[in-house]
Amino acid sequence: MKKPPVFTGGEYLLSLPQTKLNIMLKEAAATNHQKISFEDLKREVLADYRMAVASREASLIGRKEVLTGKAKFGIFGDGKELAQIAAAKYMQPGDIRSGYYRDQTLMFATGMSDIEKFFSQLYANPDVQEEPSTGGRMMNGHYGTRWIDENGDWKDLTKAPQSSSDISPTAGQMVRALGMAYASKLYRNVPELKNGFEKFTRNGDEVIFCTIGDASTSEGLFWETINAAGVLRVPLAVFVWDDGYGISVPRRYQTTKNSISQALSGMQWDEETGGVHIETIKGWDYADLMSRIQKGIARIRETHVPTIFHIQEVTQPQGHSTSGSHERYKSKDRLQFEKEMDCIVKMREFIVSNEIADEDTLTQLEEGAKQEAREAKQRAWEKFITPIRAQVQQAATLCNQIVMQGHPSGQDIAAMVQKLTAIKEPIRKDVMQTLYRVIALCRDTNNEATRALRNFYTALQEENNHKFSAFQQSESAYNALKVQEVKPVFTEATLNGYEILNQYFDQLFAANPAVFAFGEDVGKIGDVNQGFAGLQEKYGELRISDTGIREATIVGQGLGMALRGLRPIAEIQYLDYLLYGLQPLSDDVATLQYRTAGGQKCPLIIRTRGHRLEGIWHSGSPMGMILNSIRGMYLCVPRDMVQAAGMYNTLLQSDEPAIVIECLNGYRLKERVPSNLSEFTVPLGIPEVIAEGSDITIVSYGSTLRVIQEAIDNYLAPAGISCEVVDVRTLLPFDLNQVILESLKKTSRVIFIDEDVPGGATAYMYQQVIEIQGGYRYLDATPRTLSAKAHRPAYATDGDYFSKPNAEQIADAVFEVVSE
Ligand SMILES: Cc1ncc(C[n+]2csc(CCOP(=O)(O)OP(=O)(O)O)c2C)c(N)n1
Repeated sequence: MKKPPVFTGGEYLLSLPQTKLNIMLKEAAATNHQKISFEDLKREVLADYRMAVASREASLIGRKEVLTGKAKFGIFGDGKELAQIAAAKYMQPGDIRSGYYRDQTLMFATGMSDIEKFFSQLYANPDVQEEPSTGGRMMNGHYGTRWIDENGDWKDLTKAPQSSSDISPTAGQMVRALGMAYASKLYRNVPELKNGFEKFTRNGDEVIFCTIGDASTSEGLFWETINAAGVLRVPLAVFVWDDGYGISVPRRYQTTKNSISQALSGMQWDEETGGVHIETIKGWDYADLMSRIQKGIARIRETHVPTIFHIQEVTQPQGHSTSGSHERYKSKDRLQFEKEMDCIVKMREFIVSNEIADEDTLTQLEEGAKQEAREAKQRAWEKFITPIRAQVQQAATLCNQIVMQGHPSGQDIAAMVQKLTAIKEPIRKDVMQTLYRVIALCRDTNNEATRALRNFYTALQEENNHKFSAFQQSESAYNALKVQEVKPVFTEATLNGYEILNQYFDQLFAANPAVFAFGEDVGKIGDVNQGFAGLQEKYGELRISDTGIREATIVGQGLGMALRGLRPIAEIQYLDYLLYGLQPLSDDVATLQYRTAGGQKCPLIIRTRGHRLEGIWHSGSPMGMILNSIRGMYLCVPRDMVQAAGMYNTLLQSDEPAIVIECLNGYRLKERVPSNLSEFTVPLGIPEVIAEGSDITIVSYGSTLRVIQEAIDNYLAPAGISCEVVDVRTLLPFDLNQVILESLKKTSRVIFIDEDVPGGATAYMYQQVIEIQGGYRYLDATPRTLSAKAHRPAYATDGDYFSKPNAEQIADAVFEVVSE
C-alpha cells in the first residue's frame, strides 16, 4: 500500500501546485514544527467541515423549535461557521471570548459549549448543569463559561479557553474585551503580579477574542474601544462578522465607505506611530481564514498589538432571528449571492476540488453531523421537560386527593387537573397557576390533602424563586455584607479629606498588588483632587494611570480587569459624567452574577465624586437614576473621606462591584484621622445616627448632611427642635437593620432630604422606610421629602443656593412637619 506523504514544510510541499490547500499545508507544517501527514490534515479538514455542518443543523432545527412553539425566540450563527472554526483553532487555554449571539460555532469548536447545551438554552432550562451559560436567564445565543465554583472561589481559568458572559446590547461586549485584554498587558508587565495570579495568566499571553456584527460597529462603544486598544496596546483580536445587514438595515446606512476596515484605515499599524492591524478575509475562504487568523493571533500574542479581522462576505441563511424573514429586505440578487457564497457550500467545493474527500464520503459525513445535532436536541428537550412533567404529575396527584375526599369544588378541581395534564409541553407557570387556582377554591378547607397541596405550592415557589431570582448579589462568603465591621480608632490628628485619602491609597497600594487605579488625570497629577498625588511615582505608571476621556471604556477596562482577578478602582472624574459609563455598569457589571446564575463575578470599584460644587455638570446628584439602574451593585454615598476609606476597605474584602461617590466639596474639609486607616471597615447597608434627637428624624446622605447641620445650628436647635439625623451611608443596600424605623418610633416624624430631583432618591428612601419598613405605623405627621429643583443646578453660589435644598428651606420644611 502506498504510504501517505509526510510534510515538514520542505521540498515535497514546494513541488506541489500552489493551490490554497497546499499553501495551507505548508504553513501548518512549518508553524507546528512537527510532521503532519496528509492523512492527518485531511482528517482535520473533514472534522472542521463536520463541525460546520452540525452547527448549521443546530441553527436549522433551532428555528423550527421556535416556529413550532417549543422555544420562545431564536437567534443563530448560521453563515458564520467557517470563520469561527478558524478562530477557535487558534484560541488557546486561558484565552477569553467576549462576543455576541452569533458565536455558537466558536463555542462548540473550542469545547466551551456543545449542541446539547445550545438547545438547553433555547428551551430556557433553568438548571445550570444543563445550561451553564446563564441558567436559563438569557435568551439563546448568549454564552459564557463558569469561572467561579460553588464557594465563590475562582477556578483556574488558564486550563481551557473561556468565554465572558454575553449581553444583548450590541457592542456592549467591546468595552469588557478591552479590559480583559488590558489585564494581559498588566500580567505581562507589572512585576508585582508575577506570583499569585496563576489561575488567570501565563505571563500575559492570553489573547481576547472579541466578536461583533458589522452593523454594531456603528455604536460609539466600538470606536471608543478600538481607539483605546490602539492607545493601550493590548492583545485584542476583534472579529467583525460582516453579513451586510443590521437586522434589515444594510451596511451602507451603517458604515462610512460601506466598509469597517476602510473606515478604520487611519488606525492601521505602522512601526513608527503604532495603531492596530487590520486584516480583511472572506468568510467562505477556509484556507485563507486558517492561515491568516493563525498568523494574526500569533502576532497578537507576541506583540500585544490589537488586530481587527474584518470577515467579509459572510451570510445569514435564515435571516436575523426567528422574529422575521429576510426576504422582506434582501434583494433577489443578495439572496442568490448568499446561497452561492454560503461558507459550507464553498468549503464543500474546496474539499472536492482538492480531492480531500469524494461526494459519497461527504454525504455520509453530513448525515452523521445532522444526526448528532438531532440527538443532542432531543436529549436537551428531555432534560428540560422531565422535571416539569414530574411537577405536573405531583400536582395532579395532590389535587386528585382533594377531589377524592369529596371537596365541594371537586368537579372544578378535576377539570383544572385535566386541563393541566393535557398540556403537551407544560411549563412551570402552568403548574403554579393551576395550583394557585385550586388552593383558592380550597381556601376554607383545612385537611391533610389541602395542607399537602399548600406545602407543595410553597416548596415549588421557593424552588422557582431560587431558579429565577438567585444571585442578585453574591451568595458566597465574599458577599460584602459578610465583611466584619472594624470600627475606626480616631486619633486627635486632623487632615484635609484629600490628604486622608492620599494616605489611605498609599497604604493600600503598598499592601495589595492586585489593586490598580486609573482614570482621567489619575496618573501624573494623582486625580483632580489629589487623592493619588505622588503615588504614580511611587508605584509605577501601570498601577496608577491616566486614561483618555472615555468613561464607557474606563468602566469596561475595570470590568475586564476585575473579571481576571485584579482589583481595579476605576475613576469617573465627576459624577455627572458617569452617564457615559452607565451603560456597561447597568447592562454588564450589575447583571453579571445574576445573568450567569453565579457563574462569574467582577469586583469592580467605581470611584467618583459628586453632589455640590458649581454649575450644571459639576454638581449633579442623579442618585435616583443610578440606584434604579445598577441593582446588583452597591451604591455607597460617604459623607466624608474617612467614611469613604472604610467603604473601600469593606469592598476590597468582598467580591462584589460598587460605586463610591465621594463628596466633591469635602476634600478640603478637616477630618480626624483614624489610626487604623487601612483596617477599619464601614458596614454596608447600616445607617449611622450622627445626631440624636427626639422631635423629628432627618434622613439623608453625602454633602446634604452638612447643609442639614447648618439648618439645625442656625434655626432648628435655637427654636428648641430636637433633630435626629441619620446618614444612610449606602443607598444600595438600604438600612438592613431598620435603624431608621427605630428612630421613627422615637420621633414619630420623618423627612427625607437630598440633592436629587423631586421623586428621585428621596422617593426611594421614603418607599423603603414608609412602605417596606412599615414606618407609617409610627408617624404622627405626614412624611416629607425635600429635594433639589427638577432642573439641573445653576452655576455659582447663588445658583447652588436656589437650585439645591438650602439651610433655610430645610428649616422651613422641618418646622412645617413638626408643627403639623
Ligand atoms: C444597543 C442595541 N440596539 C439595538 C438592538 C437590537 N438589535 C439586535 S441585533 C441588531 C442588529 C445587529 O446587527 P449586526 O451587528 O450586523 O449583527 P448580526 O445580527 O448581523 O450578526 C439590532 C439592531 C440591540 N440588541 N442593542
